[in-house]
Amino acid sequence: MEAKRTIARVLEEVAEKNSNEPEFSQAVFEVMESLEPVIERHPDFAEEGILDRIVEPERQIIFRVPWLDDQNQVQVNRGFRVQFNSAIGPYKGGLRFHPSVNLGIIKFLGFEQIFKNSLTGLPIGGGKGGSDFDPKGKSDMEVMRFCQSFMTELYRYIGADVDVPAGDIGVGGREIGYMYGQYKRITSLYEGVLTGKGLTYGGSLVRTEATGYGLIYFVEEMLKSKGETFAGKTVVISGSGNVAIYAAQKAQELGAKVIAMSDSNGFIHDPFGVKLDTCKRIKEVERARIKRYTDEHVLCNYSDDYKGIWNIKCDIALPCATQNEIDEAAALALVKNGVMVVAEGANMPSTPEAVKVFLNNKVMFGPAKAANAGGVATSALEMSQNSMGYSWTFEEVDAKLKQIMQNIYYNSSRTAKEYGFEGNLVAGANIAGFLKVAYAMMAQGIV
Ligand code: NDP
Ligand code: 2IT
Repeated sequence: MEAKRTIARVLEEVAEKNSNEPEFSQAVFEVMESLEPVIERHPDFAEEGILDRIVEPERQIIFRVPWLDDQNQVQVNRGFRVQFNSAIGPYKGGLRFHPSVNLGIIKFLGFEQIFKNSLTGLPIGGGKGGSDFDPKGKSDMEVMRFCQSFMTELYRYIGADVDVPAGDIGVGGREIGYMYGQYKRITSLYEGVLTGKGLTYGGSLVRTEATGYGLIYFVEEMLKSKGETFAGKTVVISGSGNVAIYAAQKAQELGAKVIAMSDSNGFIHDPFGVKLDTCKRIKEVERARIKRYTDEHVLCNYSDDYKGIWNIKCDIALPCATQNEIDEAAALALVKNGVMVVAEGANMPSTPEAVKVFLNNKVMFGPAKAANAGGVATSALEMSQNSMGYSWTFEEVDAKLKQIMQNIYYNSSRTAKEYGFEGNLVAGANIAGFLKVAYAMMAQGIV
């Protein structure tokens, strides 16, 4: 009863203090919903204000990012870095460049990152950052000038043992390179301050593929628990960015047929199986729209309603685009079509109502914190390699990634059972991720 009351009070305060940040409140609600049995067993967590402290970022930085476009006109964007929790390691988490970015979005992502990073078993705290800059339609030189300006402010707050940003939506190898160059120029330090770096200057093999591959390794474990495999399964993947492409690649390698992918304009449905080489070229080289795929594969259907992708019948659905892309209606459509597994490559892609639909209908559901942790886990491996001044082979990193994803699956599923939520990986991942951070916070006093 006491635990319930504490959680209700914290939630009420979060909603009140952050009333203009709905995504942040949504992320906090989802974690807190799982924690009642934990607080019942550990009233000391409540007494020492762990819940009150964990929902408040340690530090939030907001800054001006001025840059010159190709017409020499001044442009101004807003930059963010939220250093959420450093109980178990330096802040770690991506940078998102997308016009929808605001403080609430970065806080939701930073909050999720605390528990995800904890689940990896590696020593990384939670943080996130980004900007409302839109890289679409910008020239390489505009992107470079923006990245340099962004880093000219951000460098003060980060460092290999302080805070280590990486990519997220709109931030890939090109942007990380420009930001790394500027950091090095300003500080004279050649250190692992960013992950997702190029292989010639300290990057780790497998980091590019890691989130997508990790997602598939996680789903492999989910399937295994029911005596199933990827072979012959149909897979629908939203998005066609970094996570989506490498999830598709690994799923295909394991014998599945990926039949649909999307971007924010629409989706392609290729019942013969998506030709990934075409998708990769369109997205990674041409930086064009997924619609172009139909120019080369004329039997493929295109629809300009990107949400319609969830109406396609499939065995496995992998949302890999953005938050709240699967609502209740989409979840019901997937269930009606007999979906077996839904696993989140994106961060918080399912609304709370959609998650309920999956859990109530006994769909195997892999929540983002657990299922997409392979990216940040491999970032932590990149950090280790940078501090050792040594690089592991592709096979070595891939094997470590696979082991980490298997551990996350078993840890989440065992913890769910231990706390009375058998089969519910949402609760299992939230609790397992929370416990490590809470113990570390308890040991370190009221800070
Ligand atoms: P990319 O920028 O490489 O790709 C994003 C993809 O999602 C694009 O196809 C994009 O379409 C689509 N998308 C983005 N925003 C929207 C939107 N508002 N509505 C519909 N479609 C959208 O990003 P990533 O692949 O890196 O990231 C995808 C998701 O995975 C994000 O939720 C991210 O937080 C999460 N994630 C990423 C990790 C990583 O290592 N990169 C690690 C863990 C999670 P369009 O081109 O039209 O914008
Ligand atoms: O959401 C995420 O976990 C990421 N965007 C990756 C973060 C990282 O530091 O590699």
